[in-house]
Amino acid sequence: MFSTLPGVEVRQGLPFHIAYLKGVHCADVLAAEGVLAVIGFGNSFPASEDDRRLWGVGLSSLENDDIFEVWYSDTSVRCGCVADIAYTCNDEALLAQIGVDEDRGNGLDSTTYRVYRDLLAMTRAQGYPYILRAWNYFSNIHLEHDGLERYKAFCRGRYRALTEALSDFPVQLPAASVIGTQTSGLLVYCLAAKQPGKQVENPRQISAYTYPQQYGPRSPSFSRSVLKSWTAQGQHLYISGTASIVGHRTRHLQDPVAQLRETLVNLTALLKAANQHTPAYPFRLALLKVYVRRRRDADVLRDFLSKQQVFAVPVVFLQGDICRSELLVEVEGLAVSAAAVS
Ligand code: 3EB
Repeated sequence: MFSTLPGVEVRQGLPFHIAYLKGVHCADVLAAEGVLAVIGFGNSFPASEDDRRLWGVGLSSLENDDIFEVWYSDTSVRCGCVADIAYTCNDEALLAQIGVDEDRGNGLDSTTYRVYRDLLAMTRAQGYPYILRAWNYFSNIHLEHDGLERYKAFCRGRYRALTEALSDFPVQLPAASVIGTQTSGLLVYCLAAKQPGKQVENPRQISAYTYPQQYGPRSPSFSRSVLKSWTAQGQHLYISGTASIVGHRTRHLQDPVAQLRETLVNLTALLKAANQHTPAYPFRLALLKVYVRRRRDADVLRDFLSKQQVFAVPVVFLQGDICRSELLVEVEGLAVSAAAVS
């Protein structure tokens, strides 16, 4: 089951690791030892299961099968629920998940504000106050409501909650992905820890939290990546959704392959920046998730990616809408760096 990771040594010193499984039943996956969480992607995924470690994301898999992203823990797992937030954790890391209907009258910004405020309060109360990484999914991402695109309304609510809660905003911002789904409601899940991670920005892109006004009244509040050194000295790099953006501008309109090529240049630059923090143990990519706006681009994008040696890691292709309407593809990932072997 662990064979999808590139090597045994990268697991050293890490409180969890992640694999993608397909063609399996989620009940069997949950019954295995050391399962921290199971995130299902696909159409036939059963939405309601009586296990807090399991949740589904309403995006179509482009893998001809449902995909499960499985988080494994080497130490004991505890899970529970506080109000409408489910959580699962081990000694070092906590995953929290919340899915809510949107407020009818108030719009997506107030729903987002409430969700983030509650998530931050809950992870703090559990003793994991630092949110390292967040995933956000909601429908009709480009639809305008009261003159504001829903993605921008989302950004406004998130900004308000994070500026209220983080004393050193924007330094402690989590890495993030925001993807448009076909299902209703707002789903947010996040990874939190007892000690902070370190923000690593991309030298080819201006920080999203300093984007100019044209991208919305409140800038997207996320870090390009977060570097986390775990207690046993293994390191993770959580890489935000990365797209064909240089500076703050979208590049290669209408050309999905050129967008992916630019995205991979951005990812390479980001890894290089992260490696400056850990020169003795450079990061290696462990997993990628590729969000494709148009189903018809999936084959050409998969073909292009498969020819890039450096990016030859387990990858999942999903169909979803990306925050800027001109973006056709976005890539997020996880990189790992081995701990010092004692
Ligand atoms: C970008 O770089 C593309 O609002 O949290 C990527 C990842 C994007 C996360 C977010 C937005 C977010 O601006 C869009």
